[in-house]
Amino acid sequence: TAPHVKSRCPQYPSSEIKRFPVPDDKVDWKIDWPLYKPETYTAPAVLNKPEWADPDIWSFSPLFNNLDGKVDRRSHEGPYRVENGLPLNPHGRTGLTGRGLLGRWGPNHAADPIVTRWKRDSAQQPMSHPMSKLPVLQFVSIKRKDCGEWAIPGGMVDPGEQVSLTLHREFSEEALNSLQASPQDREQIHQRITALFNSQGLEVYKGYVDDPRNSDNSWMETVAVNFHDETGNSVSELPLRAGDDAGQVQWTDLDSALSLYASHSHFLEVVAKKRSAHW
Ligand code: RP5
Ligand code: MG
Ligand code: MG
Repeated sequence: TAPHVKSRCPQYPSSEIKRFPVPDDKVDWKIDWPLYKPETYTAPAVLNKPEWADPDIWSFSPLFNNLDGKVDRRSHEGPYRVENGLPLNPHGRTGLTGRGLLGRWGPNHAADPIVTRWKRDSAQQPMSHPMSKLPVLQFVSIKRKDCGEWAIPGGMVDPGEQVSLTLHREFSEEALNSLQASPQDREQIHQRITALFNSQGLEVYKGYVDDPRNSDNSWMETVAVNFHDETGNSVSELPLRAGDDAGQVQWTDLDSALSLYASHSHFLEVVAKKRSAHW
């Protein structure tokens, strides 16, 4: 696999911190590099001890590579190395130590719901792409408030939470604004999307995410699952409303030219190929 790129972005997000520049051929930990001297950074919000974050590393003994109480410290990619008490990013150097904006030492688990439908014309006929001649898929995308990039409406798996619930909950919060709906509307949202989310989704990716928040000791991992509205009359008819960490929400055509947050366009490429759609 290609070396991570966004995990080496020069400017660490929402901070003044610059990463130590890591060239492609020095990403792998196996390459000895005595001159590597990255800064240590953990965001103030994380040091503030919110419930979603671990304590400082010297003040507790996390069970790395294990289920640690309700916190899952296992990687989807197999065992990771722990050196001098610190977990090492399985995809190599990032130019920064500490946790940055992430709460957990080691893997930080998320889930990404990819809700799709076929693009249709005004007569409700599926449309194909003029170049590839393949039918075009659309997915529910959100504009992240933190960086302004378009993304899948994913979010963190709460300790002990089933991934299937995270997928359902994050989609409701970010794309349907369930958090600000009245109890009645919330119930209606729940009813209308439960059938789709209870259907067997298509798991398209499970593993490391090349996320700009990653560091040498903390990184994002996800399970990306595709829920597809084949007929266009289930979730397609729901009014989309941005909520929580989403500033905008819209249906977006799947296409290889999409520029999205983290490694999200890779997940969509898998969806397009599996469904024989345009990419
Ligand atoms: C990405 O960050 C994941 O793929 C997921 O979409 C997202 C989860 O983080 P938050 O949206 O909660 O910030 O790495
Ligand atoms: Mg969220
Ligand atoms: Mg989110």
